Amino acid sequence: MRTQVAIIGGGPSGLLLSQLLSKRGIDSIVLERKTRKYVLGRIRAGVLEQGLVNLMVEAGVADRMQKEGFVHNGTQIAYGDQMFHLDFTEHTDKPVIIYGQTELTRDLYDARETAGGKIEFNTDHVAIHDANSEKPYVTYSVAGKNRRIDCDFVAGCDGFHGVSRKTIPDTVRREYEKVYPFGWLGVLSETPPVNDELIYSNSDRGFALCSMRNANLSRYYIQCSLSDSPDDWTDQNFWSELKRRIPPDQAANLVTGPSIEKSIAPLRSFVTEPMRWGRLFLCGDAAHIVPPTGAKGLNTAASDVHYLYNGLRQHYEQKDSEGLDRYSELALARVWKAERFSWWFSSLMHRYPDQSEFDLKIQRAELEFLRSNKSAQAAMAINYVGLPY
Ligand code: FAS
Ligand code: PHB
Repeated sequence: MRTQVAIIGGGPSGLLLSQLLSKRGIDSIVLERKTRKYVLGRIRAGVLEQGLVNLMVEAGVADRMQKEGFVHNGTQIAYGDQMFHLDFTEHTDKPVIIYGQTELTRDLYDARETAGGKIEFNTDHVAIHDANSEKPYVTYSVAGKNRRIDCDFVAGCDGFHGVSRKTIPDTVRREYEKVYPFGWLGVLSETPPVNDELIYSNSDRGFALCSMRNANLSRYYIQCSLSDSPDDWTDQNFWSELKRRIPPDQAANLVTGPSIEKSIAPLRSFVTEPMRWGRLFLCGDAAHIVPPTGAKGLNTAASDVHYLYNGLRQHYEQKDSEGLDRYSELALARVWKAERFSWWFSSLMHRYPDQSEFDLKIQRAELEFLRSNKSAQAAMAINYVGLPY
């Protein structure tokens, strides 16, 4: 088989890139290790930056998102019994859109199928060959049959546990990592959201986040120990703990119900440099991970897709390699700013095992400063809604 761009990974990065390329007549094949059903069963992000929305519009896949997504012009920040509204549009010209990654990925799968896009599911043993040559190719097996795809370029969109990143030789690849001493226990419930906006809460028992997917589907998180497993938490224990971590008036409004999904995500900050090696380009979680506190994971994958898509367009349409040559530099410049914001917001909102009394006083002072200072709120709003591409 031959294609122009072999895309490894059928998550949001790979699918969005494939759909954008197809709109410009650039051929690609997506190789996905799992099934569509499995990919859509993973509950992940919920907050979309305008940049990602714009890419979905350009890809022709934004109709349902624009119909069903919630427009949020701010968020609630709670600490102790206090809570304040942090306004986005007062400081930026942008809201955020609340629309689950699951639905966005579903829309992309539907669009690829409608367009006759080539997606291979249940692929095994994917390997990238001669990435640092003019003739890269990918081998893999499906249903026990070995396959080969010759291509012009390879997009490594296969997430943190994929094969693409490790294709870059250890002598070339540099990795930067910070592992957080806690995880997030997430619950999805068919209950109305506790508030019209998201609530990020720093309580003396740990972090909590109240989010949503629609008027009758809520997403809640509490900071938990890395030694916890979802089975350690009954629904009742989860709800009781969540109520202890949000202001009393919010807890009184909380509608509880059976969890329809319960999972624990570890938190890490991670960046690989460079994001390009020869004709292999890393995109999304394959190259970087953020703690989800700042809702930057999916949104930074989107800016990678933007840079790579435009670099490939420039190559094929204008025979100009500048965009591809600058891909790693451009993508990493924005990635590191997202890493910084995600680290900062995580430091502000979580309780760390090694925090001293002094550390707690500083954290409280930072929250008070954010609450009382418009410039501090503007800095947070500008980062939260998404820095320019
Ligand atoms: P993904 O990991 O989504 O997709 C990679 C795809 O590649 C997967 O479908 C995988 O099956 C496939 N793959 C892997 N290896 C392969 C191989 N060898 N061959 C073929 N296919 C292969 N972000 C937020 O903003 N907010 C959140 O709340 C949030 N929660 C998260 C919770 C969890 C548990 C995780 C892991 C991430 C979370 N994220 C969150 C981040 C998440 O949304 C990612 O940023 C987003 O999924 C990135 O998309 P992709 O880069 O496409 O990677
Ligand atoms: C979510 O709704 O899953 C969500 C929202 C905001 C975050 C992280 C996750 O910062």
